[in-house]
Amino acid sequence: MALVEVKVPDIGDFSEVSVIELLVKAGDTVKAEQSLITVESDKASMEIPSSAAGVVRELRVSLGDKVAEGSVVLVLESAAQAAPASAPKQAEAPVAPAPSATQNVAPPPAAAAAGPVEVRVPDIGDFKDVAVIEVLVKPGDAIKLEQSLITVESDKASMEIPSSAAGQLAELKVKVGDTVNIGDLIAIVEGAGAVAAPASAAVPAASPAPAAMPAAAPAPAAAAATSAPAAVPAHVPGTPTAGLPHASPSVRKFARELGVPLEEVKGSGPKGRITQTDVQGFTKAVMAGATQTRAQAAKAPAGGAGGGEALGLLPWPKVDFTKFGAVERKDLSRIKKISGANLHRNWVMIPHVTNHDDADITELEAFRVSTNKENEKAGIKVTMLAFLIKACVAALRKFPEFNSSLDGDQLVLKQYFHIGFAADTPNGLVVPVIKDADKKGVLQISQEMGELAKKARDGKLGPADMSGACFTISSLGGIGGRYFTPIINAPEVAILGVCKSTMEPVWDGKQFVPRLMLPLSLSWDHRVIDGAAAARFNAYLGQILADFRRVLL
Ligand code: CAO
Repeated sequence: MALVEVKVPDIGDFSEVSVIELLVKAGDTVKAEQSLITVESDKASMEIPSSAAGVVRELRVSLGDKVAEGSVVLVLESAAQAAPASAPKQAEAPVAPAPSATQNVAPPPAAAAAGPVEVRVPDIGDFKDVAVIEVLVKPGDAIKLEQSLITVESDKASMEIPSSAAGQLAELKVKVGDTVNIGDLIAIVEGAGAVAAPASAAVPAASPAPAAMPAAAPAPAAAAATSAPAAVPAHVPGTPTAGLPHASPSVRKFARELGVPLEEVKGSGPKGRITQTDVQGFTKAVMAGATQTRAQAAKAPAGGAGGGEALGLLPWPKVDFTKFGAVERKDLSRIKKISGANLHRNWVMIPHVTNHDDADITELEAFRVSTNKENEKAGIKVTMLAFLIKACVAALRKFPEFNSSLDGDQLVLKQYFHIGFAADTPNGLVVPVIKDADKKGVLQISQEMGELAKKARDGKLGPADMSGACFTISSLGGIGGRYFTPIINAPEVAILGVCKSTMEPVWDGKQFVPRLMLPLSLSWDHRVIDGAAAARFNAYLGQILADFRRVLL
């Protein structure tokens, strides 16, 4: 075991750079070339890789520290033999900077170009046929000198190619998926501010000075502790870096500026690379409340106080239940976690009101029982829920705002009738959807409901089975209860809750008569629907259920 000091290698023209990210900690096992820290100058950011494999004993830098070539980053207990006497310097202080397109930045030239300037791929060392994995600008954009235009990636490193001219981007000559080589035309920049680099640069004549010219060939990926001059890659794809998110330095910087935890962003680029759009999408989702960062979730205990602090509420009570008796802890099921987050959002964001009513289903129940007798042989069993789906379709037709969704200041009125029904499964609540319920009879709806309910219980529902609903029915009729407040399934604007029907004395004007009454609870979004409309909807539903022939009208 040898203790090796890993130092900042030759980082080109950068004299002092700030440590902006620590990618490892004491006790971590690191591989040779694994990125250890990210440093940043005013021109570029880059990751400093380890020149040896081993276990981190001591970190010698902290966030915000300034480092330069030769600064000790950390002390590593290396399993490998110490470097041979002839090459100790290499082992301890790697010297050859790698093909980082973000280093060795040429000083900005001063001469203003008269016409359009061609921006070409600078000398990128040994890299041949590198893939364009990200295009960071678009025609019309105002481009600064040295602004990154594209990201390219080889099997060893990814790097950003900066512009060698300032001005307006007139034309982009590459797209994602293209492969490029030294001297290839990337873009044409024009405008009064276009500034070309001197023609003496070590790149093809037509290309302006390489703002990002690598100083040396890349270090071999499997470089050993004792022999490898460390590369300074923007990132080394394909080399596991202890869970380090796969993103370019500029995307990392962008994420840092927004406070986005990059390790929580799902990359949509090649090999799961995180793009600027991914970071923007994550930010939007957090702002819209559609997702939470882990830090936010940690502040919202399982009790469900998510967002409570933001609302100025008291923190969720933390109780040591074991003080009062024995307890058992169980993880929430996947479905409960997902549906819980959705229900919470819907409950908090939708101003719910619930109207309760009763429908007389005496005749309908008699019809249902006789229908079931007739269809016994076919094996189709009709429950009240199938009639309710049909009745709701009729009510949605009559009151179209119940079949809508809010989109900003607009109401999206749907001309189709897909009805969701809440199904209780051993793993939690799911909502399969009967599509085009207006075009189906009660028998077909019953059959489909049976199939979907079975799929739900078996955990086999696919996303298509559960999407597209216009309105949802939550029936507890088979279980019991009187009324409840169902939570609207956003982006729907109403939901019908149904409880167990009971025989009740109903006054018919002359006397009390026994009638089978079905309790209905309609929750509605008060931003879209008002109380009078909700009362009418329930009353109409009641009329249909009392005399199902009205469905035909
Ligand atoms: N009143 C009285 N009896 C009713 C009834 C009602 N409103 N609705 C159903 N029943 C009866 C049925 O006729 C059936 O009786 P038999 O066994 O004698 O034939 C029995 O109750 C069981 O019905 P079911 O529940 O199997 O069938 P369904 O079509 O009514 O419901 C399904 C299907 C999948 C929706 C249901 O099984 C289910 O999962 N319900 C729970 C939904 C839920 O959890 N909602 C709450 C969401 S908010 O947390």
